[in-house]
Amino acid sequence: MIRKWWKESVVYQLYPRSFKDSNHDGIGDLKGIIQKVDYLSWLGIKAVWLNPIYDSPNDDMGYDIRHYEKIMNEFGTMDDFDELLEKLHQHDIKLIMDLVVNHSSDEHQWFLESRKSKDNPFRDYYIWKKGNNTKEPNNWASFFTPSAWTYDDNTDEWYLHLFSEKQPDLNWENPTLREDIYSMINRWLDKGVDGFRMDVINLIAKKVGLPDATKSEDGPYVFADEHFAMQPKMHEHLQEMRERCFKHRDSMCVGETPFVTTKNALSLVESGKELDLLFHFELMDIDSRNGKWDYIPFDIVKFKQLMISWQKAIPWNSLFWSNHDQPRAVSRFGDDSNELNRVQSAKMLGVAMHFLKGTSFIFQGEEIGMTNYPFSKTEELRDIESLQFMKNAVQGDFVDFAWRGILKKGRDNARTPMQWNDSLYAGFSDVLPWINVNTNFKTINVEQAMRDSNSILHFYKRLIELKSTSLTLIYGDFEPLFVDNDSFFVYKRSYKLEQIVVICNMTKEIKFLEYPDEWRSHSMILSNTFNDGNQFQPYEVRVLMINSNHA
Ligand code: ISL
Ligand code: CA
Repeated sequence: MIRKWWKESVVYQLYPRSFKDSNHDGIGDLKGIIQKVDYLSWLGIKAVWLNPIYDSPNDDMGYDIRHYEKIMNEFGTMDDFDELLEKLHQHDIKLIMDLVVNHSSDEHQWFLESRKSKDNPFRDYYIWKKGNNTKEPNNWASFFTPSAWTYDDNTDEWYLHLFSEKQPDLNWENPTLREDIYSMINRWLDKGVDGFRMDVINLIAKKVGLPDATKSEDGPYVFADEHFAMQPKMHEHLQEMRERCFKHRDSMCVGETPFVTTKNALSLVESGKELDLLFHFELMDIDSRNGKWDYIPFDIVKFKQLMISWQKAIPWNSLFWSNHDQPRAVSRFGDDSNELNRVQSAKMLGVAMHFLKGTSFIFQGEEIGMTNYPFSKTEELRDIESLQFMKNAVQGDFVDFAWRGILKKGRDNARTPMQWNDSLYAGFSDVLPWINVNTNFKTINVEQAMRDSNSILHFYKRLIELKSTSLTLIYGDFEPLFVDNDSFFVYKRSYKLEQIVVICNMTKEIKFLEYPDEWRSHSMILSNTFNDGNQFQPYEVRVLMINSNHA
């Protein structure tokens, strides 16, 4: 067991646009975050991951970067950034930045140069190709637009973009580009940032020759992850980046790695020469069939199998229920249809996930049980993915299906403003925010949760304290129990002589679990119901400390 700060820190993912507005323009900003550092410190979190705060035209809310070393005007200035970093560090909170280097904005200087001519020194910073007669160079689909290619008549070539046409993919084959990226990373690290969350970092290498995707799907464009995810060259690039930027630093790198499975995940984190941590998406895909919009109900048994297999697959997991791309956890995996179930299921989910072995990531608002937004019309949406999807739905005449998908899975569910209090606009801003505040802010907000000692917030504070101080919950071995039970998620964590057992009723019904008598006589260190015995209330959770001599 190697001790690391990032194993002992609960990370808070903060979406700056929606956290706190300090200057009355309806957009969250760095000064707003500075005002809330005391709150983060009170909550007990030890690291913050900030979604992108760099200069950007916001085609994809900051994931389209125009300048890697400037702060987005709406968010403030570099002075504000320095102040935020200093204040976080004063409170013993590390800062993890988003690193978006699979693509840049089409307004980045590099791309403006690149598109000028075929012999421009920056031409090769991006991926340009001749068309296939009058058509795209290959059949690859993009995440946001039908085709992954856009034609540029200036040079009569097409450029690749796995995301929107304003997010051209960078060409990692180009060593000069790579060096530029490493220098940029090093300048941020030298400034004092403590690590990076690396956006779609396992997509940076594309198969040489960019062959057609072979999967059969309806329509002309096909997801080519076989040719752009987890390519051998990606490992080389990650190792080089590690050498150049991270080797002699005590920093943390967590890769966002879609398409990763339990079979190939180890290759990224095993050697310590690439990433420290990764985010896989197998849990996020659990309630869909053909792509994210095709919703199917959440299955507890599948959930258990998945979590258990990941606990076994890699030595250190990233634990999260949601992020800025996902719906709200309590609406998705718990029950937000009534207040009691919302509170109970949010607490149970918190324990079920965060007491597993790995680094916990809490997405802003999770700690007060914020819910999905009841969107009623397209005009309320802001997210490019949702808007593109609705556009296609109108053309393809599947609007009802699409709208159901938006309500269940739309990314804007996670992006509504943080609910601080019950004043107009929930204390996020005093003017109309860039995206609507959830209608339930009068009852679900931080101030009210602070007053209520039984709130999700107080429960999370305790959970975070345990997760960042108990060596058993941090480093202890994981052992699943009652594996075949289809209602309860039960597991044990053990470290030296100490054992902690977690019992979660994941259903909205009263359930019974015959568990060993010797567990009963020991202390309950966390629970959401004052209860003992074999009967469990809906979403009841119990965390028991077991003296190993008796277990
Ligand atoms: O959000 C998704 C599906 O709804 C994911 O497929 C997502 O696009 C993928 O995980 C990559 O996400 C990251 O890169 C995107 C950006 O839009 C996301 O916000 C970011 O988390 C492009 O930079
Ligand atoms: Ca603002």
